[in-house]
Amino acid sequence: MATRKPVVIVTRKLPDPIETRMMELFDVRLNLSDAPFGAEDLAGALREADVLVPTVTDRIDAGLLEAAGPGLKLIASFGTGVDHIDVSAARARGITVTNTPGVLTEDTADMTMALILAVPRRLVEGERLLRSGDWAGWGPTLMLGHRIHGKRLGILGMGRIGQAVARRARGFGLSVHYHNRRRLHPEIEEELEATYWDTLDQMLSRMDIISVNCPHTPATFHLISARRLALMQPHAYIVNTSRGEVIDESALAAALAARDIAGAGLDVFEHEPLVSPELLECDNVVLMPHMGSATYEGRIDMGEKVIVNIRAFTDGHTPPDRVIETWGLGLTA
Ligand code: 8YV
Repeated sequence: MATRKPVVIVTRKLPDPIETRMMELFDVRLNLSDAPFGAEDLAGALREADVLVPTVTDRIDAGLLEAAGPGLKLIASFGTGVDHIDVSAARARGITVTNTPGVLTEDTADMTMALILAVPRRLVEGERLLRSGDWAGWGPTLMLGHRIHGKRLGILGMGRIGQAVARRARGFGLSVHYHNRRRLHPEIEEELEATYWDTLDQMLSRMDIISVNCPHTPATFHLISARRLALMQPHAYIVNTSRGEVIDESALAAALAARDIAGAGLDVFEHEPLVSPELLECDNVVLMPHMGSATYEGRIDMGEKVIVNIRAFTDGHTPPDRVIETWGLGLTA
């Protein structure tokens, strides 16, 4: 007797090869239009699905989880961060949550490095000048930025992505510093030639560039506050490819406008897709539309992980990427 395929509801358009494989394996409902689900659509999906495949654009809080039907046993999120899901409320209702760690590490580290280069070297401003038609040719003092080589990079959050950033940074002649909840194993610290700071405030006040690579948890919300931004040196830059909530966005916009810090490179924002109008006014910030993991390869790898997690779970095994807890993973403020 054929066993019933699980009803899998996918909230956004995924890469074609992933959707095709899901069609083969599951009783899947795709979102071919890619229109983000509203709260009502999400509640409906939670009622009808055995497995929900959401993304960072779906806020699945405790209230919404109340609407979950008895069939919903797995939320297999397409992405690494799980701050859009109330994991403990899900667990309380017997719903397992999985994510897709590891496969977007290199792409996100590349984006981080791109911002570390783009901001001090004024790449976006230069491109704008050229396209404006106002470029009058090379000039000895035209578009001067700041050298990367020899500067100090402070990485906030030395997990997989932080370490991948550190490896790249060494190739660019940056010296690597970090603050993390836990100090790295001495062998890894030695390989990265990384200097550990157990006090974030101390690290912030001594670095030329800060890179935010920690997850957003209650412990890291606004970890970079107005007070901490004030500790940074006026020539320092900050880049964020993690989650907007880790930085107090309005305090950052104020610090940039006042030139209290030299510049910022942001791939993530506190209220996506909204970006503070004050940030849009600043010319010393490079703004990207959350595209750190936006490669064809990365998104297909993420989809494959989602499929592996669903199959393991529906076959009665513990899925490889089960999320155990979220807020315990944070840094101390
Ligand atoms: C993902 C991300 O593309 O995985 C994450 O945590 O921030 C992104 O790079 C997004 O979350 C997909 O849901």
